[in-house]
Amino acid sequence: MGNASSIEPTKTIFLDIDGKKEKIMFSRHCGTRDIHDLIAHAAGVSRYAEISLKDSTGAFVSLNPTMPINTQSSPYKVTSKEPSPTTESSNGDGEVFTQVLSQVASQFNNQFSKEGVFKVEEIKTDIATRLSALERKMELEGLKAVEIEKCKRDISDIKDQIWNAQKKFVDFNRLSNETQADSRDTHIMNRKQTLSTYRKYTLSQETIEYLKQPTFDIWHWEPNEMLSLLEHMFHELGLVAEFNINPITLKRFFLCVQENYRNNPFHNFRHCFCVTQMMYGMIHLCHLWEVMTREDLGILMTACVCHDLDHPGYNNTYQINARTELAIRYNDISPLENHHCAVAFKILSNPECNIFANVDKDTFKRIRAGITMLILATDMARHGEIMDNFKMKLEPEFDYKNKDSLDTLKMVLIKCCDISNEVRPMEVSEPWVDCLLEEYFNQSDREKMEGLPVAPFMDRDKVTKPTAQIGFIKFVLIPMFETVAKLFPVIDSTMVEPLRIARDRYEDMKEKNSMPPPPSQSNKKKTVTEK
Ligand code: 0WF
Ligand code: ZN
Repeated sequence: MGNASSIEPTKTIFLDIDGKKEKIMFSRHCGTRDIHDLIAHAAGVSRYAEISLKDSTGAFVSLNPTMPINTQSSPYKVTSKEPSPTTESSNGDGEVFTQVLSQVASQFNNQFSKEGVFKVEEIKTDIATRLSALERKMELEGLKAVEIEKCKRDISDIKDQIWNAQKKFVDFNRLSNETQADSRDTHIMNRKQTLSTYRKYTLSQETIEYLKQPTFDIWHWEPNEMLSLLEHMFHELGLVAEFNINPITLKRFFLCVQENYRNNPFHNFRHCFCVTQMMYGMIHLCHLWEVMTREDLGILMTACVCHDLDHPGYNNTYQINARTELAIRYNDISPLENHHCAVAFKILSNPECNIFANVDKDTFKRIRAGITMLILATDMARHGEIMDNFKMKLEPEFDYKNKDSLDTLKMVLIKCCDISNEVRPMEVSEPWVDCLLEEYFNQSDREKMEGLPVAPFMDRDKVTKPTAQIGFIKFVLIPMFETVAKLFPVIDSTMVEPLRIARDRYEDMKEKNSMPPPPSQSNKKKTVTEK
């Protein structure tokens, strides 16, 4: 028979808490958080306090299950700091938020202290779950708008830190078989659906009609309203009836989708809403129900809803050049789009969220193949290939009965919706350019830091709003929408014309930007004096 320590291996750590000697014992299987809580308890502080340990030489000691053991005569000195109370919120959310922040700070200190063992995955999952819960709480229980915006910015920063930590973790520990996508999988499965606080909005007749227009102001709606609008679109198109969707399952599906979009500047839940609303608009403008089945419409709409799920805010080029887990997993082939699709079907694999639970096996197979095909088609690297294919199908005449032709049309439609911001009125479209440039600049800054190649259109030193948009509108958007207009002439006045107007506006903007500034008053005076 072995001794006690071989049955239940424990570690003993000696502590010095303000001169008081304490001892903690823990199993080698317990987590960093457990040890943190144990020390907090010994120190008489809350579990949200920031705790640091120093050895007798004054060096910080990493707090984790593999931390070096010490002796009674050389205890680790413990310092602790409670999170400062917040005055921002009266309903307790601010406190939760401060606690999360404090926890993040403490855990990051612990991870990256000089002897740190990088336990980022474990911590990331924990923090991400808490952040999501907090985000939902903020949105559903109604903090003041200004507080929500501040919290969102902070949350976004934390998510960035988590992402950076993840990257460092992967770099330092390439042999680890834990992957980022794996932890996100757990994350998806662990989500709690909170329908009770998901308010029901009554939509006015005016909104219901306006929703069918490409001019719809997508900035006007808060997240819960967007959820109700999405629900409405699915009901109105007859998809709920077609797939015999339980209306509660539909709500849970959208809620889960929303939770699995990150708060990126551009690739976020509002972008998902925008793309889906544009598809809804195109379905109505082009009377697509006359040329395709409800099943096709369901595939188009669901693909739009899911097409950027869990987008990390860094594009495929970054994924491939930085050799991220996603690029490795998908062999550099559309890593992001493959991931969006995998997350979509992970969500649908949960019976509570499966809007296709009531369709037969063959129908589900067709729907799955259709959605996958459409999400994969949103990779802009395939733009030329897909457009060439579509143009061929137009000659001599487009055959709606031909599956290949219809598939290609559906691919072009989702592509149009995905990059359609400039079709919208200027007040709606322009803020999207700022959002995208923010995301691009964030990527290029990181690429510069990591010594990776930087695309000129992402470089803050090279690109401006008009230069980014003019080429994109002239050489990508107008040709694509003009091609679709050959099949649906209504697209010319409703979508191509606004694009021409946007192109001209950006060209004016560019010209104004490049004009030398008018001489200032003081310069004029100087010139006169010199004469
Ligand atoms: C900023 C500009 C751009 N402008 C848009 O309106 C828009 C909509 N979606 N996207 C857009 N990009 C991208 C998001 C992910 C894929 C598409 N970009 C385009 C880029 C600067 O410049 C070009 C221009 C032509 C070809 C490639 C890049
Ligand atoms: Zn997109």
